[in-house]
Amino acid sequence: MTETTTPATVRLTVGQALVRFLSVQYSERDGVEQRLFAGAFGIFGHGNVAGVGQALLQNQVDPAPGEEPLRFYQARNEQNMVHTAVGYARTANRLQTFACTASIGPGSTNMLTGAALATIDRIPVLLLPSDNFATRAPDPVLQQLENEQTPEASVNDAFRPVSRFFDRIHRPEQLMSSALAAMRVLTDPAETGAVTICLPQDVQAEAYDWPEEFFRRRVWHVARPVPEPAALERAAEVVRGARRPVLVAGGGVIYSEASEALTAFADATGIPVVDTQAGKGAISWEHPSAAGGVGSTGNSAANALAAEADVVIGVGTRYTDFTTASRTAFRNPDVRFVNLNVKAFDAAKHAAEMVVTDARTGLAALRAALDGYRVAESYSREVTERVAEWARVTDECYHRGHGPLPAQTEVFGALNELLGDEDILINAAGSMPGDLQALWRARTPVQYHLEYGYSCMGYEIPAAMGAKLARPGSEVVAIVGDGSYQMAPQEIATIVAEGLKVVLVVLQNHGWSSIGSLSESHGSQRFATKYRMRSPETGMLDGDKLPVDLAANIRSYGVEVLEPGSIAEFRDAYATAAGRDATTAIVIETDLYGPNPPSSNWWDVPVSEVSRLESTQQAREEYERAKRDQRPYL
Ligand SMILES: Cc1ncc(C[n+]2csc(CCOP(=O)(O)OP(=O)(O)O)c2C)c(N)n1
Ligand SMILES: [Mg+2]
Repeated sequence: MTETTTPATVRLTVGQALVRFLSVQYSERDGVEQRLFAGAFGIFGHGNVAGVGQALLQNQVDPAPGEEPLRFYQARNEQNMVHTAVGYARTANRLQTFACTASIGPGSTNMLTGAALATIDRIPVLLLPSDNFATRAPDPVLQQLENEQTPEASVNDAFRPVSRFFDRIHRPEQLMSSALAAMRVLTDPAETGAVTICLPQDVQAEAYDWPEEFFRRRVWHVARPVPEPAALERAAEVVRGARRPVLVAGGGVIYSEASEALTAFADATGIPVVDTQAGKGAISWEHPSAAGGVGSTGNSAANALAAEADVVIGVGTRYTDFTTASRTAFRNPDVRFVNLNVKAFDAAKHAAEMVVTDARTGLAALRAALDGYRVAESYSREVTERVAEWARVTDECYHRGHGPLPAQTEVFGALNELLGDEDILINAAGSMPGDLQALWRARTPVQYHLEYGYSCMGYEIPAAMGAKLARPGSEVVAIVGDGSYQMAPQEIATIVAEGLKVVLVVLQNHGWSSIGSLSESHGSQRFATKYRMRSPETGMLDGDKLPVDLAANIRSYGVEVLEPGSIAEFRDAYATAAGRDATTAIVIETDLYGPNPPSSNWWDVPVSEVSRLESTQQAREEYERAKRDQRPYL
């Protein structure tokens, strides 16, 4: 008879066990290990202050042997803290992230937008919303949603559709399998996104005898799946027959650190590379194959190549409507798609010859399989000419000398010249992403950080903090529209508290240039897209400009603000900001009406089919004309 030994256990609360577990998780790729959690963000309330909050305190002031400190950051708004975690994880190429703890009710539901953003952008974040008592003893507790048909439902169930993994810990022992499953999802490039573990407030504080084994140091290997040989051969076969191929580089190329592989692929085949918002910088803009942004806000060169492509090779792209110009960008009736993606769901899009693979591994394998294939000289010449044509447009946009207020494209031109190769530009919403997609000359894969999966106003400032924490040696510059600024300025306080240095460039145009011009071109006359006082005469929001002073607002956080009145002054201001050790903001007035880069593609935004307004009727006619080019079956 063999003697059974009871495993060694340690008595901890669920909160303490979770913190201790998280503190010893590592990720590894290509032989490099790093802590999976760089720390924890949180805002405390009755739902987590005495449970997870106590555990985080204990971790900081008196960690158990083998437990590692998990630095705690106090955020100002729960949505922002998730965006900070996303900014960090994205900058770390998804190898590291943060845990985010929130109190029950509004603290937790404030994280919903961040969860959706992370899941859509495929960026790992661990969310720990607090939840109603598992025992239900004091129900209904403050902030509890009472659901009389389904008493076990809570507001946190809203996280289900926006999470890649969702669980609720009713009993302490459930934490073990749940935490392990959560780590697997966070570190799986195909599955990653928001991972949500709801923690009832009583369970957080409940003690349990945990096997020591649960707390051993664990390394999660981030996979580089290799392509199935038959799938690779099918893909290579299609590409070999191509006369006008185009490669669409998406965010997956950057997260996989596949820039060298992509450049080698382009060198070997001569295939032009166009990019998406997440993929810009995957290849340097100076490479002879680099044709820049494709799609609705793409440039004329990339879009002309896309329009006539006979084979489109999508690597690490989700093919959003902006990339495909709402399924009008690829106009060759016989166009075929070959997709390399770590996620089968994306690889299969557009009826593609699909190759499920890591981008770096897949690009190297496809290059080898295409040995000897090269596009014709005449095609390469055409690429060079089209790219040179767009370079002239970019130069014009960068140096317009527009007045009396500068065009925002001139601010981008100045920043493009002033930023170092390893510096990071952050943006997410407004008219800026489109202009940047068309104009930004990215020299490295780190430079261009555009959140355009969720395009969430207010992402910029918290994400800048996250990016700075991930790459302290880089200058991090957030470009923030005045509308986006007013959506979420609060995290400036956290940036100040942490002594972090970022540069905030606020473009003040007193409203929404983006939605304003969309409204106008779609027959809605810029209705309610400017920030104006309600006018006593018209009863509409078309009175005087508001007296809101954004510079003063930023100064109130203890941040120095520069207010250049011209592009020359902006350059000086940037030099000053770059030279300082502390966070600096530059607020510059820009022209609400552009001019923006010339557009060469469409975006499907439906216009009212019937209307009493002539502007709407005209826009509807145009909409119906454009809609005819759409190929929804692709
Ligand atoms: C959270 C959120 N709400 C609404 C929108 C829709 N939206 C997109 S751009 C925009 C206006 C952005 O204004 P601003 O930041 O000033 O940029 P500008 O358009 O002036 O360049 C709005 C309301 C959004 N993207 N995100
Ligand atoms: Mg604006």
